[in-house]
Amino acid sequence: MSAAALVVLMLALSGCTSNQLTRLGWPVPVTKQGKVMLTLWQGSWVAALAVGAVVWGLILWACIFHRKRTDELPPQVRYNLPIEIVYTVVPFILVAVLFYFTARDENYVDAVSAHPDVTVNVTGFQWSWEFGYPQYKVPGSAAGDVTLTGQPYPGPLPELVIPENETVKFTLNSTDVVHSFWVPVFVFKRDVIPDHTNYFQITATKTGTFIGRCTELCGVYHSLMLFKVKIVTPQQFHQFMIAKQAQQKAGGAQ
Ligand SMILES: [Cu+2]
Repeated sequence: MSAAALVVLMLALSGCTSNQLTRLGWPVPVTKQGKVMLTLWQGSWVAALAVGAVVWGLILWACIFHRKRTDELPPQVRYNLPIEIVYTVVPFILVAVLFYFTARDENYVDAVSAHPDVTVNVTGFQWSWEFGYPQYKVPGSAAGDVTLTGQPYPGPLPELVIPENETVKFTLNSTDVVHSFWVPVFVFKRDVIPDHTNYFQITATKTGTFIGRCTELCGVYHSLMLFKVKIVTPQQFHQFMIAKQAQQKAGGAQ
């Protein structure tokens, strides 16, 4: 079987569409930050494949043009200074370029605005999540913020509701052990640690309902520590918050 046929067969068996293939296994990102990371991921693969093609080419060339023809030893040489300089300098440039783009994109993804449009206080606990909205107070309530709280398994999954096209800052805290906040379509995860607040920020670019997970083994029901992420329009978000304010003021169920 030719190599080309083998590649086609491998792709068919893997169940990848060409669209998935261009993302090299990643989900379609739904945040500005996720898109930047996807581009970095793809660029790193292009660089790696280009280096791979050169290396494979050199290996093949050496195998074919320097194969054994007689029992005589080939001329023994050493210290080719130009070649040694090239294979020291070229990898250094490759690493420097990869480092530059990685550091640039990491700084962008890690950036947190002093004045985000929406702040969400995420609390992880064994084994569910609570999402508080400090900008939306419940009138006359000692409890304070509008809060969406999940029930541990087998309760209903908690819902994290956020608006599209607005900066959303998450503050992450845990009441017990280390959890980790992961939304695959954000292409992002960050640890949720007791007595230590973590932050990150996203801007969602697409409405829809997605799944979020805990991605730090945190106990018996770790695998069931799921939540829904609902990205809605800013108008829908505002209406939802007003409805929750009224509902939680009345002491209704969340
Ligand atoms: Cu957990």
